[in-house]
Amino acid sequence: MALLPILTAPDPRLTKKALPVETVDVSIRKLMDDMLETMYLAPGIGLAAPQVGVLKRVIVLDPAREDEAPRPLRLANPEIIWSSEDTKPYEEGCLSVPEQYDTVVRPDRVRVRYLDPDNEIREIDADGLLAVILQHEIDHLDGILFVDYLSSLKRNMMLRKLRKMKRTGAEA
Ligand code: K1U
Ligand code: ZN
Repeated sequence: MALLPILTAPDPRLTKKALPVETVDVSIRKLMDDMLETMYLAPGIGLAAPQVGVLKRVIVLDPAREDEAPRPLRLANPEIIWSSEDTKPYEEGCLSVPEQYDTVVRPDRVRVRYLDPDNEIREIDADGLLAVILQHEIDHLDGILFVDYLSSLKRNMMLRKLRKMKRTGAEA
């Protein structure tokens, strides 16, 4: 396995739409494994391929709490095929927007169709944290960051801080 560098905003690659995977083959399975290793080390609870500079529709995540056994999920071409009308706020973070957190309101429950590591079509019904992570990661595949849901004032403040961090190598 290999650790992959995580891109941080502002980076034009984070705003691009990723391309569907044709078949989940050995190279996609390796990408999924490398992404999981990178995510656990970060540490994070999700990661999308564009965050490591790969413009393919692949995401990995693990909604397990620290006191639970790991529950890694590997998804290619995930698509939300149903979302609830009821919504819930959650304070989100992002490995590509380091040290910045804010509340995003999203549908409370979603159904997601995807290809698993054996190239089989599967569906998952998600609520709670799993639903939040799935929506956050699928947004990355469409070039959307959680800061895009915030006011332009908050978004620009965060992006200014990140530009300064990149310039000076300092923390926020
Ligand atoms: O996509 C990413 O940038 C990863 C992101 C996923 C995410 C977090 C919160 C809400 C929605 C999606 C992260 O993992 S940020 C780090 C984080 O939240 C965390 C890290 C260690 C333990 C628990 C949480
Ligand atoms: Zn993110």
